[in-house]
Amino acid sequence: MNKKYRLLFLSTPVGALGSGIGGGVELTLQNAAKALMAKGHEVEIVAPEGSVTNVTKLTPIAGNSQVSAQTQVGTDMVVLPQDSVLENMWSYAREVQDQFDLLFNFAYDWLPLYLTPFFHRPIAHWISMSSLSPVIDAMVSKTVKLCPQAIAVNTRACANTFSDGDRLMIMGKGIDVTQYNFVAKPEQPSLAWVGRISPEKGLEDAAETAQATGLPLRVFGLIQDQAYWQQIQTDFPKAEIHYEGFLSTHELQQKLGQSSALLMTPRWIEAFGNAAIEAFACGVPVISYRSGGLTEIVRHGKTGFLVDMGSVAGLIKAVSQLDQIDRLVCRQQLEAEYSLEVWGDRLEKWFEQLITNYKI
Ligand code: HBI
Repeated sequence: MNKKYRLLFLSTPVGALGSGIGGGVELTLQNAAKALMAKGHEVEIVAPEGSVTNVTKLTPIAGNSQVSAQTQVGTDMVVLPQDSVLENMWSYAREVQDQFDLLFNFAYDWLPLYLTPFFHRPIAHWISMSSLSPVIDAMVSKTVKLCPQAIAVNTRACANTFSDGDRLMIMGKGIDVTQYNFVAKPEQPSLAWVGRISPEKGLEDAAETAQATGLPLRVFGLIQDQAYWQQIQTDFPKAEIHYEGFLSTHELQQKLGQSSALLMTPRWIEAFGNAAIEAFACGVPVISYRSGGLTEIVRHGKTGFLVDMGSVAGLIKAVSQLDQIDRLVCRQQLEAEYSLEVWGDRLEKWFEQLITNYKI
């Protein structure tokens, strides 16, 4: 019987957990908590005030939201607002750290990385995006040299964007399969797109594909950039686009399952693509640019298609080949590789290493 750990999870400081501002990392955090609690470990969450979760106890922290890392691409400066929620979350963590065996950080930020050697409890870091700025990359390198094995990413592709990528733990990801219903055959042909509606996610290419194929496109996710969203409607007037909103997992999977395919059109090196495994769970094939973590998730010709980065023609061609895909295979790959149990085992082994190797 493995030792049961007391774990403190610290959420992203860019917005309240449950608001959608934190994008995929909100789902990642809550699934990690579910996976580890299912194995008997205790988990508490620290997150900005206004956060909501039904997974476990959450301590809300006041303070000003952190500037999103996507707006800091290429910078060599760290920006921290006055009365920063990130600073306040880590002051709280310092006060309560002795009540826990390990702290698990989900912020893609300089401060928690820098603080790692100052704490007298091990801190595990989940780096949820590819390399964006030299200042974070440098701190990732320093931290992983000081505290080996302390930093994890989703995929090898994501790790390779960091200069010390070979020192990062490749953890994959998991979702609660029981929350997703398999749909063998959708009632109508349609396409889906899931994600924060922001330029780095390339929604315009999905709109162009919808316009060219004449299939309706259902868009799910937070409109993070209103002007970008409006521009897409203007640029593709003949595309039949239905904005479905930022939905709960239950509502999302109900609608996503009715899609013929999920289009993933990242303009950046996608760290993982939660939406891809959620689509597979519903039996929905994924048509994606050959980018980042998606190249390790989508099996070309089996569970979807990988097309050249930025090739809308490739997306359109793949849509015409969807009858080659067996939707049950998409669900089976998900269950074999991305269940909470499989992921929970990996996370538990990682934490055991960090806790037993930890020297105060
Ligand atoms: N930016 N500064 C900062 N910190 C985060 O934790 C963060 C972010 N931008 C986006 C983001 N997190 C999440 O949407 C991704 O990690 C998924």
